Amino acid sequence: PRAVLLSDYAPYPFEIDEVRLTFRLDPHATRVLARIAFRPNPAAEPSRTMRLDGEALKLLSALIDGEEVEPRLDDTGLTVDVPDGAFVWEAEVEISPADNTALEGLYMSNGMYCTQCEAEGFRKITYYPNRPDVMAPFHVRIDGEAPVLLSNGNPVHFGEAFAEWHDPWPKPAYLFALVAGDLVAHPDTFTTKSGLPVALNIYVRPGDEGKADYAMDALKRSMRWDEETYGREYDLDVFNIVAVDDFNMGAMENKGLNIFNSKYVLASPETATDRDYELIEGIIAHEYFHNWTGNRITCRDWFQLCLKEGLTVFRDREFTGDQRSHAVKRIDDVVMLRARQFREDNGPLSHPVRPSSYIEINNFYTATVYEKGAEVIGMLKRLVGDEAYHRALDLYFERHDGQACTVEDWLAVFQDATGRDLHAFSHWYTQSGTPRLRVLEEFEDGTYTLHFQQETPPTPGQDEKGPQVLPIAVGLLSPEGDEIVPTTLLEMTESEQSFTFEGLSEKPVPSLLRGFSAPVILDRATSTEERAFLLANDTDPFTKWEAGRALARDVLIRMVTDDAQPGPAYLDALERVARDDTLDPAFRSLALALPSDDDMAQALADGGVTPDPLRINAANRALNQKIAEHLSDVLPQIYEAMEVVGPYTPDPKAAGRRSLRQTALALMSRTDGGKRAARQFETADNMTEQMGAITCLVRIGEGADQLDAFFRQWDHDRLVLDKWFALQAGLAKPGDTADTMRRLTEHPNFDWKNPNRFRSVIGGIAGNHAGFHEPSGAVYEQVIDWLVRLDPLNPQTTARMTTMFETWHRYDTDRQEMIRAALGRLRATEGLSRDTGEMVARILG
Ligand code: BAL
Ligand code: ZN
Repeated sequence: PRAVLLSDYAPYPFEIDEVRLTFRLDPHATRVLARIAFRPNPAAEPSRTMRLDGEALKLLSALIDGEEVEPRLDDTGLTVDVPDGAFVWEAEVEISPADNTALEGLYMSNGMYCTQCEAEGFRKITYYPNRPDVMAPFHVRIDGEAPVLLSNGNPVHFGEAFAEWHDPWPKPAYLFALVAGDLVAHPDTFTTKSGLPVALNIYVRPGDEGKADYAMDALKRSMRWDEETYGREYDLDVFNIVAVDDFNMGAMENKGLNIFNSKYVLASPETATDRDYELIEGIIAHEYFHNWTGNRITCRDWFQLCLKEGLTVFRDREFTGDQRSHAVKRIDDVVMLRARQFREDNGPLSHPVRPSSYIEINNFYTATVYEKGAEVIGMLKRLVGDEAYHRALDLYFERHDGQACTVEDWLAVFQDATGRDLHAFSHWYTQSGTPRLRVLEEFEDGTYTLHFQQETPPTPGQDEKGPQVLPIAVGLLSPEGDEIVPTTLLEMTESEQSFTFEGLSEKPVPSLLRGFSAPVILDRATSTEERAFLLANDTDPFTKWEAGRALARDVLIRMVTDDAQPGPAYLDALERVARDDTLDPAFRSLALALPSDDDMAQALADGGVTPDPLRINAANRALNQKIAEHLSDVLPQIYEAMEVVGPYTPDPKAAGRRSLRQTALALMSRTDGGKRAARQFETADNMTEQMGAITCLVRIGEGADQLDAFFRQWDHDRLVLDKWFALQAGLAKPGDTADTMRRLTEHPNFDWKNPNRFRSVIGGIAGNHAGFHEPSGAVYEQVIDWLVRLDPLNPQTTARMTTMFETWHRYDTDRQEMIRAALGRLRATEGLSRDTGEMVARILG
């Protein structure tokens, strides 16, 4: 397949005044009638032929200005001669939603019709210029028997078995949505800052009525927050959300009709964990915020995906920080960034935040575009300051409302609003790879100097790298633990640069990269004592946590490479955190957690050591055991003290207490044979505690009875059952993983065509580092068998799952060969999708 290049961009030769669509719904033979008013685009080269994208469509008729025409059809669309000037295109096609297993375009999930059109699903609905820079108002009529018939915009007419919707806001086709089914609404209302009423509805399947309260509450808080923080108001009479069980992504921001994976809408205390509630809040906010950053201002082409995604992730992070805790949110985000984006950036799939070529755009909904894209916005905000950031955003909305924009437009707004030259900064969008920042220090005559050196390693297609603009937030502490220089922003622009602090009476202890002010790998030889000192004294919660994390990492590395035992410096430092009641419980919980096995594999590989997954896992278990023994006095106290009495509420304070309580329980289970966890399983009245208890048990090789009981209790609930599958896949012991995987995939409830269920098992296995990499390679083979099977049905999810192999280069030659052979088998599969083909080719290099 041919690569699409950013440099090939040309505007579409036609603009659209209006799109009118009529759907006659039928599972196997839905008719779609499109009436589209085109006119020449004055900004493009004139053309007397028109190209429309279309896939898997049966064209029944085509007319231009009422006259039948005969377009030239091919695999990806059609070409047709058009008159000079404006004209009306009318086409009727037939599609089969019931056979659409790829879950792109119009498909069926549990008997309901729904759509997913980002990035290029609309071409499976009708012939259309399926690109984000072609925007139009849509008028949609749906003829169907279902009680609920929804599309974008405002309702116009309703009647017996039909509904008409009008969306006045010009939008690209990727934001089109249609839903039809037997659904029940959870209704509410919202009044905008300007006093306009908005009818809100969350549609769920009958039986799930009670599970949308929290999502609705999160939606209303998001709407208010966007008004108060960014001055953005909602712009339609209605805002609808629909929960769907079969969905490739998390959710989708279709104009006025967000469609969600039900996992990120449905929650009740009995079925959802604290983490689920937090994700629901964050994703509801994310999709809602897209209404301005994505919908009102969209992307010119898919290379600009970060323009809407990086910014919207940044906005949802700010929202969650405001609603919960900025410190905890930042730590969570950095853990995720390192686990997903640094991992991606360190391997064959590394690409810039704005890529310049793709074969299948679905493969670029990545941690780099989303998470690193958000980091770039965070750096920009830090560099220009809060006030200037909001001034620039106001200008962005004013200048570009209704447009399809580029990263250049975005940066120009900042340049114009602040007067700052952002040329050097723009390299964050084009240069891939994670910079390494080396630090040396010097102290002489009261002057303290920090010498920084940055280097970004070569990545695929980019051998030479220049320096990045790095905002480095630094604070200095006295050896007594007092903050003598509060957080100061150093702006590094060169490959090597030094910064001095004068007038100090003694050599300070630096607290570097506060708030993780730049997405880099900090490389500084630091003693255990200094790390313990920072963990005890740093005033910045991120660097305080980071000091503990680095201590744990150093200890684990020595355990893996030298069979060393954890020393008292680390264990005592951890004990101080555990006992420090002045710290937020959620923070304490994070500080007591160890780096994941995958993080350790990366840390070892970075240090030139080939990671042995079994040794890493053994070290993790041994260290947890040591911590549990060392903290044996305080853990039961924490467990008791953090009990949340009264009915379950998902508020962040209660969730933080439960999180610390769970950390204590997990450690105690290492030494009490799971006694307390079994008790908690019996008494738990909420999913956080039930799941927490069973996780502790399964992790120590117990819990068979509880797994059976859990299954019997929840076999009717798809989302809870996903947890049951994921837990066993994620915690299977290395020697048992292949058998566990076989048992789970042969289970009658393993509905492999449902992406959530597939991800629970296959993704759960991939997240089980030692199990996935068990030495025989049997698990690799089983995973590949499943990817071969899923690919013809659902290329998008298959391609996404191949990333579990992206780190193959880290491991020993035996594992490398086995992974390469397994991937080679996938690559050689006849009829392999473009999605998966591209990913495997990139991973293999
Ligand atoms: N636009 C795809 C789903 C999301 O990022 O919100
Ligand atoms: Zn998004």
